[in-house]
Amino acid sequence: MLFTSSGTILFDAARMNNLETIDLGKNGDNNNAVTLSLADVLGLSSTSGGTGISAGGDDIDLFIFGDDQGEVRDDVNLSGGWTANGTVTTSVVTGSETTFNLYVASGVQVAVQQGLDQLVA
Ligand SMILES: [Ca+2]
Ligand SMILES: [Ca+2]
Ligand SMILES: [Ca+2]
Repeated sequence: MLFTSSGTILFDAARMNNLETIDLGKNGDNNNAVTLSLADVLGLSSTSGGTGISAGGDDIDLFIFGDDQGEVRDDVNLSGGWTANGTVTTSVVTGSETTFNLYVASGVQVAVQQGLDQLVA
């Protein structure tokens, strides 16, 4: 999913599923934000094997990336008891070598592009 507008994405996990990537948009300092609870991620992510990319001993269920440049960067807020699980670097998701921070909770793993504003609890 590519989000090109400004502002914050509001998710309705009951209406969206099998998301593998959330692209907050690289261009423009529009300070996009996405806020996801553990329940949101469980509802949004694929139920059939995730993204097909594994790291840190687990499948990655969701990648989130966007504007990591300059003073204004996109925001990712995760709640629900996430634990940092190292990093992974791949060009498969964004088309160029990109390093992601990994977070795990309740058997799901989310990869958030390094350099985004991240608030994880
Ligand atoms: Ca953006
Ligand atoms: Ca920026
Ligand atoms: Ca920001």
